[in-house]
Amino acid sequence: MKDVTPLTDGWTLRHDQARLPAVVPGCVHTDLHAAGIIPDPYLGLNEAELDWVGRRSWTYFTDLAHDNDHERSDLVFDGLDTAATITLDGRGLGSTRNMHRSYRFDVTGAAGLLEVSFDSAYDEAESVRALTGDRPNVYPEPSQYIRKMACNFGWDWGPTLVTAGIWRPVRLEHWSTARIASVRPLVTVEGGAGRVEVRLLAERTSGGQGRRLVAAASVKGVRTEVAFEDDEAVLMLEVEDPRLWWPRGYGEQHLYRLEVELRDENGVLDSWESKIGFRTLELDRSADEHGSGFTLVVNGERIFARGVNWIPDDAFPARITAERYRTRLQQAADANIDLIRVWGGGIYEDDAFYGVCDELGLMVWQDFLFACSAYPEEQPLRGEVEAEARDNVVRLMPHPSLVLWNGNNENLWGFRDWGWEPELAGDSWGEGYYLGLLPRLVAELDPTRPYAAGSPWSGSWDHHPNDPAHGTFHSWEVWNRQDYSEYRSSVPRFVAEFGWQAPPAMATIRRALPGEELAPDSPGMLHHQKAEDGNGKLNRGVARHFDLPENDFDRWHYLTQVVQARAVAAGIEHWRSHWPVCAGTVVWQLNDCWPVSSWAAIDGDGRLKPLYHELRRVYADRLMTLQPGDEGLVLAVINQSATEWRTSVTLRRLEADGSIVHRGVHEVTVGGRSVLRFPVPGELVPAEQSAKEFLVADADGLRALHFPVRDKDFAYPRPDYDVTVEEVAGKRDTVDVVVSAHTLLRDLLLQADRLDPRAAVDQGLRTLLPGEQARFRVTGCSSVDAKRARSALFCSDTR
Ligand code: BMA
Repeated sequence: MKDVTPLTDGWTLRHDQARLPAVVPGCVHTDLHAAGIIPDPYLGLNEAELDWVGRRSWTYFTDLAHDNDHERSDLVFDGLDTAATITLDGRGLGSTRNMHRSYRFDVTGAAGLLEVSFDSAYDEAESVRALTGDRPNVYPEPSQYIRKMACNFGWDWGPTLVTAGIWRPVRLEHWSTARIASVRPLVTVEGGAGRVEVRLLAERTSGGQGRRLVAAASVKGVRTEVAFEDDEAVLMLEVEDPRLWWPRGYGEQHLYRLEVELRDENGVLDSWESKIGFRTLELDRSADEHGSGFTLVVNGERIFARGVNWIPDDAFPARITAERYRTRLQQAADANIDLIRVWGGGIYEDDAFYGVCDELGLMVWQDFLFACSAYPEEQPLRGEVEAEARDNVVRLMPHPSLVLWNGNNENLWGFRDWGWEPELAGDSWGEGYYLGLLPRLVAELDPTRPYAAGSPWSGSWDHHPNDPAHGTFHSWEVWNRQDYSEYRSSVPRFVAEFGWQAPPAMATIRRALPGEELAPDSPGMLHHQKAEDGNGKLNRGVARHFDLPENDFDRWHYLTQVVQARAVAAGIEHWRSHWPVCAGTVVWQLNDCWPVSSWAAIDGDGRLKPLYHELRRVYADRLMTLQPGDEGLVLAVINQSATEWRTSVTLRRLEADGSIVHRGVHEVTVGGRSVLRFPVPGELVPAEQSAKEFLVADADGLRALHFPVRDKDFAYPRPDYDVTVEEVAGKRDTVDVVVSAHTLLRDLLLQADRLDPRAAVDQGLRTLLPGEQARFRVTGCSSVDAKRARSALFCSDTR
């Protein structure tokens, strides 16, 4: 049987004349920081002083013993970042230039000092650029010339901290005769029966060539085996009546263990296992009277995808543990998210990520790793792209949560719209990957899964790549230049990116910017804002609705977070109300990789912004929303659950002081997975441009609001409310903060991290009418009194 020895201990890193203890998996920055040589790159302005780290070469060392009697010993790296030369006992084993691949070196019989020397990623990129010539890039960095996580070179939410290191596990594998080189399960369901076609590739030692081997596979008690003498074995498993894997909200996530074994006459040589799930999957892109759609269909159910974009959860991805993946993905699931798009400027995530998605029923859309630039298709890049795609398609295809391969992020759009086409003057730019190589590899290796050439993409060059009527659409004009109400001006078929920025939670800012006197434009705040004119856009976004606070950081911080939550909610409410024409929204972005002002719902320290709580509301199965538009004011009642929803909606046209102008009750019935839109009767619509009137719709504990004018034009009463704090029986460090409103309180927010950096609260923005109460449950803090609680409460009236 194969024998595996992890090689994660005993590594050192050479820095000048010193040998520092090194963490493997890890990277140079984290080792240098642990040794006290550099400060924490995420704090203050430190990032700006660390450019030198990415411009040097670095060497890692360890000792390798030889103590086994197998025919072959392989040194296996799951990931090297990036341009490395590997020597053992002075003998060169090989070199690498791709962070996204695994590498295997034959070290049979060898022992001694193992050295892994990394060239600067900049040097590697420049030497490739010298071969291929220049290509356009949205950022002034050479990320397109090296197969390395692009955002490592800096992004509009990420620091420029160019890493090097052994970023994934490394081990020795000792084996004889043969080993399993790869297993590809092709899982389908037909007429209720599950089918698994297992394609096993074996690698043989020279002694194992031509030997009769047996491959065996089993799932759910069904077992089969086949003898073979060459490299490939194909096994067929038929499972009667398997329980299906469903996306969350549609059914349970049944997983089955698929076990594969390779044997010879003396016993088991190697084994492999994975959880798989039975489901059918289709991406319906058919043409209709609105254009061409983009609808995921799982087990025959057409799905409005409630998605978020995912970026690497840490700029140093080796630090992302399995527990951290679980926490973050559970947060996503708790916010009623059902689809995660792994964005192409990051990484193919660790297996643990996809395993949690399988369990939680989070559908995964995986980009191939190309983002926001033109990529040369010449060697040595082309071969690397193919090798990396083969590696990762095979690694990830067992996961039932994986529902889509996507060729790239925004490169087809960039070619057409961002001046690349003339600049390229005929040079290769990546089209051959997205429309040629990658779909060919997916068809060869993982033919049961859909492939999209890019995001955005309209299916062919017949339409503009970002045509809202065809395929996927990225909505960025609104954040860049307009008010968020403009999301309502179109109904794209699938919104794969849109979003609005806000700063992180206050405790995150304080930790990241120690000692800084905070202002929207204080040095640290500006350094931790990477977007082009980011603060300008934040300020204009606020100023369209509120008087922009001057010299009041707390209020600026609160209002930017309110506008972020309202903006994203405005988009989702509108687009969901147009199901099935629009079949999904993927918010930019769920998470952050360091403390920064960004589009994220969960900040770099893992704290939830008000947007996070808003996502939970607008992504719930049931949602009510009031939509102004050409047809007048419409109440949309959205029901994404399977069962019919019958309810009575109470509509109240109110004045700012809470007095009723008009009231109406409407019985509604909304079928499962559908939307009912009906015009609000005239007598209930607030007078146009009224500074005093607004409309409230309530049903089954859900509420929708419509204010005809901007906040700064609305006659809010001076906010008046009582606060009491109640202990929660049997729960330590937990209190309920109860707010009783005497006046209208709009977008009331409790910022729990102001009470204690460890504290969290169970909800975000709440709008209360006079006489109503909100109960905020705060965990992680003790000794809160009403006065302190009040100091952490905000609301968006303009007084
Ligand atoms: C999209 C993404 C990212 C970027 C985001 C915000 O285009 O694909 O490249 O971070 O917008 O600008």
